[in-house]
Parts: sequence; structure tokens; C-alpha cells
Amino acid sequence: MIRGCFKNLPRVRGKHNILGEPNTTVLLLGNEAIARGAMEYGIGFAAAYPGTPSSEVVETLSSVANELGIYVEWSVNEKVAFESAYAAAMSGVPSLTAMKHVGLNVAADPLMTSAYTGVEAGFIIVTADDPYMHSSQNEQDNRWYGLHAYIPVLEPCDPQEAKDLTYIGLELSEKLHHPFILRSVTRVSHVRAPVKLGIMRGSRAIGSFPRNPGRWTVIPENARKMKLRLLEKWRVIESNLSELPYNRIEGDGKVLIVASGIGYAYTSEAVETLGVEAKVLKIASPVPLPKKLVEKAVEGVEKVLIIEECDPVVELQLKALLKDMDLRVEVYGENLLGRRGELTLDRVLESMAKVFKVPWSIPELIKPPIEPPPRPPILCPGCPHRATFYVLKMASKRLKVDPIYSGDIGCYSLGIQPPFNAQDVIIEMGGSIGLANGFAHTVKERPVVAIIGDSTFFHAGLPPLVNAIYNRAPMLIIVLDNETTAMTGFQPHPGTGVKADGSPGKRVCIECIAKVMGADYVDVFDPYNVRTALEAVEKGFKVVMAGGVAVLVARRECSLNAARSGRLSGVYQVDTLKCIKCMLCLNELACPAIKVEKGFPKVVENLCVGCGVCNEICPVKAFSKIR
Ligand SMILES: Cc1ncc(C[n+]2csc(CCOP(=O)(O)OP(=O)(O)O)c2C)c(N)n1
Repeated sequence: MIRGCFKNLPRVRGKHNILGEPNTTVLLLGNEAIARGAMEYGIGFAAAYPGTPSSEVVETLSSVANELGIYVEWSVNEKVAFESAYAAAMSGVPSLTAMKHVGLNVAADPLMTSAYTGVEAGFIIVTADDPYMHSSQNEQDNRWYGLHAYIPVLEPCDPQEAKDLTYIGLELSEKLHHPFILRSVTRVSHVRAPVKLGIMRGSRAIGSFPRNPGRWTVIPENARKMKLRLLEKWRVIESNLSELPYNRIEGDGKVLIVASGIGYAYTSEAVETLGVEAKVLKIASPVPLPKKLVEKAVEGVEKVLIIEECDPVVELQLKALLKDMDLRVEVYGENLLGRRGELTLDRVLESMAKVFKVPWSIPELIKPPIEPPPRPPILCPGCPHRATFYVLKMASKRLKVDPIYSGDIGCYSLGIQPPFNAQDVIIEMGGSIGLANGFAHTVKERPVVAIIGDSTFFHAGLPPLVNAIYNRAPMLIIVLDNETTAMTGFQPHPGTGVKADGSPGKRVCIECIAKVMGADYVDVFDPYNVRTALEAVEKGFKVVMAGGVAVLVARRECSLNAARSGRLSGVYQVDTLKCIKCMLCLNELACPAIKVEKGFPKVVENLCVGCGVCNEICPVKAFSKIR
């Protein structure tokens, strides 16, 4: 049985100030400022896969794409987004790709080689890093990629610089025929600040690609020549960056503070707060370090303090340079600041005070008056994932199996919480089916369930599904299809059939893919219909226990989207005369819209969205729709 329901449209953000007049100053989010920088340069192509804290870059561009004549797409994953934007830049069309830090791992293969071929038009790769892992699985510092791939990295300290450096990155990229990385972090991407706008040059969206295999094919014979040219170019890039006005020396003194990216914002405030006399080397291009400027800055200083967020990328390059210069100065940085989490004013103040040997205390301004109450994330009321987790648990109880839940990244990662406890391992986006493959061949006594979202399935679920079918790895794959990419802000994906600008694309059908790939059992169920969902899941488990691969698509629109559009509405309430106080609705479904009052479950009416799953699971049907 195959059902379909594809009503959702992408949420296109308001255009705010993004189309403001040149020379006006408007309030922009860091990511909007990056988009505006690209618009001012005249990009003709942008492709991305969403991920916090990067998503607003392409959301903003998609909201003006038709007006400005820019081709903008949500690609299925970061590798495809990278390749698409790279090819546009090969064809002479200035382009942008954007992703969260871990997204660059997915795109790392073409990234590493893009430095060898270079580009014809400006090509900027925006990576938004997430120190402290507000919404990520790791804290990797993507400036390393710059050193690793021979790609220069620009690092803005605020939204104004985010706009300016996007423009400059595209300009230098076009001039030097080389890709550029723009590294943002959460506190640059997600802060709103005044930004002075520049002139928009008009987009260049049509390219040409004259045949020249010696330039674009990296067969070993060509690649060896390219590597030599790359090493020469790296020196030219470095000297260009030494002249970048966003790298500069300010003030004077015996102590030099080297501040990269957002580190400069904290440094300025801390120097003022402590009232110390410091020489500051502001760095906007941490990779490669602008050597000439650094050599000038270290002249006559006794101590150097490096302020940068995450890893000692500037510090290691600087220490190497000092060694080459045979200059002996005390160097502080990672040893005082550590290498994890976000910088904060108090962290920077403390380390600066130690180097300057001055007293310090936490300024009144940053002492919170009260600690905010903890707010752990939970699945929303009406979330179809909750119903699917309920069904999964019920089915495994009834069949007396203890599955390994190979989890994945999306709203459904919250299935880790009780009462479901249905995410035993979560590593990376799209990892669930590949990991399940390993478990299936090694842990024989427990059935393996891979849990993957719809956007994640398209992102990285297809090759491991083919692998599982080909290598006969028994597993039950549940695709949680809420018809959107919910966790990152409701972006459309191939399963929705809607494109980034809201226009119709071609819908790609998940269950059809699974069937044509050769899965042993494929079905679609509506998680709100608990009885039929339970039947499908039980059948799926039986197929797995007989050695097959079962793919079940749990399809029901995200309750936030459905409630917002009026497709889901109503309020349920409990009839206390019928209720037998079994507390299944509280203990097994754990809907946040149900609480206990006078010993009975009670629906919190302003939280209930009217999904009715509580009544579906209630043995005496004590719930009824009251509005
Ligand atoms: C490589 C990578 N790219 C992007 C992300 C950001 N990200 C986390 S969850 C998610 C969306 C998941 O969407 P879906 O699978 O549809 O599940 P939903 O949140 O809708 O339940 C994205 C894009 C990531 N963690 N890793």
C-alpha cells in the first residue's frame, strides 16, 4: 500500500532589509549579511544543504532569487551542493555554497581537489562552525580544512565583516582563480547587527565552458602539474592577504594580542574593560596567516596572547613563524583559553588579566540576575515521530524482541529520551543505515532497526540502503517522513517536490526507490493510525527475523507545519468517567500536552494540536475532541 501526501511549501523568510539601498545601514543577521555580500558581488548561483548555524544564508538568497536572477537550490547534500556551485564557478558564474561545519566533511572530496583546478569566477564556500555544539555532534574547527586543502580562509568578527569578507572573498577568488572559504561561527551567523550596504552589481548567471581537459581533468599527469602551480599560488595568496585591510595592527605596547574572527570582538571589549595598553593584531584571514603583517606586529613585543575560537590554528602557524624568525617571546593562547567551547567575555578577560598581570572580576553586565530554568528539548505535541516511536516500542514488546536502534540526526534524535529510549547510537547525518549494516553482520541475537528522517534519507541514506540490500544485511529501516526538513527550519527536499524558491520541482518517492532497489518488504503507514502502523511494523520485524531488508515509510506531515497551516486543529479532553487511569497516554506516549490532575490525565488545552493519538492508544477511548 502506497500513500502520498505532499502539501507543504517551503517557509520563505521575509526579505527584511536584505534588498536595502546602497549606503543605508540596516539590521541584518550575520547569515543575511553573508547573503547580501554575495548579492552585491553579483553571484549567479547558490547551492546548499541546510544545517545550523548556516541555513539562513541560502534561505535569504532563495527569497530574492527570482528578483535578482540568481539560481538558488537546496541540494540533496553538501557534496552535491559543493559540486554544483564549483561547476558554476568553472563556467564563469560567481557562486556560493553554504553548509554547517560537519557538512564540509560530506563535501570534502571535491573540496580537496578544487584547489588544484581553481575556478574561473569567484567561488565562496561558507562554513558555519558550531563551537560548544549548540546543535551539532562535534566541535570541529573548519579552518583546518583551509590548511589541509590549500584554500584560504576568511573569518569575520561581526555581520558587517561577514558581508564585506563575502564580497572580498569572491573578488579575490575571481582574481586569483582560486576557491575561498568563509568561516563563520554561531555568534557571527546568528547575531543581528547594523550593516552598511553596498551597491549590487547585478547577477552574472549565464556561463560558458570551453573544452579544456588539461585544465579540468585531474588525471595524475595533469594533477602533478597542478600541484606545483598550487604551491606557487599559495605564496601569491599569502602576500595578497597580507595587504587585506581587514588584517591590521592597532595600538601599541609590549604585549601583542593576536585576535582572529570573533576573537577580535571579545578582545576589543576586554582591552577596554581592563584598561590595559596592548598592541592588537586583528586577523581576518587565519589561513594562510598574513606573514608580512605578523612579522611587523611581533617587532619589539615581549609577550603574545592569541585569542581564537576553538583550535589553535593561528597559534600553531604563528609559533612556527616565530621559530623561523628565531624570535623568543612568551606565547599564550590555548594554554590559557583551552580549545573547547565558545569564547566568552569572562574567559577572554581572565586570560588577558593573567598575561597583563592585572586584577579582574566578572563585569556586572555579564552576571545573569537569575539562572534560567533548564529547558530540555522534547518532541512537539502532535509530532508524528512520537507515535512512530510508540508503535516501535509496542511492536517489539509484543514480539518480545530487543532491537538495536541505529539512530540518526533530525528531530527524531529525541527518541533517545524516555519512555522511548529508541536511539542506541547516533554518529552522523545519514549514518543509521550504514551502522545498522555493521550491527546486522555482527550482533546476531538482536534485530537491527535503522531510524532515519526523510531529508536524511535523501542526503545520505541511499548508498547504505543499496549496500544493505546487496550484502543481505537484515534490518528494519523506518523512514520518518514528516514531509519536510523540520529540525533546521522546514526546508523542502526531493520528497516534497517543492524547490527552494517555492516553485514546483519533481517529487521523488521514497517507497518507490526502496522497491526498485530490491528491498524485501516496503510499506507506508500513517503513524497517527496506530493500529495499521503496528501491523506494518510487526510485519517488518518478521521480515528482518527471516533475514530480509524491510523499509517502512512512516508518513505524516510535521505537526508544526500542519497546525500552522490549519491542516491540523482541535483539542482533545479526557472523560474522567471513562478513564481507567492506566496512564498509558502519560507513561508510554509522553505527550507534553497531557498532565496529571487529581489522579487523572488532563489535556493542556493550549498545547494540544488535535492529533488524537492519545485516543488511538487509549484502551477505553476516554478521549474525545471537544473543539
Ligand atoms: C552533514 C550534516 N548536514 C546537515 C546537518 C544538519 N541537520 C541536522 S538534522 C537535519 C535535518 C533532518 O531532517 P529530517 O531527516 O527530515 O528529519 P526531521 O528533523 O524533519 O525529523 C539537518 C539538515 C547535519 N547534522 N549534518
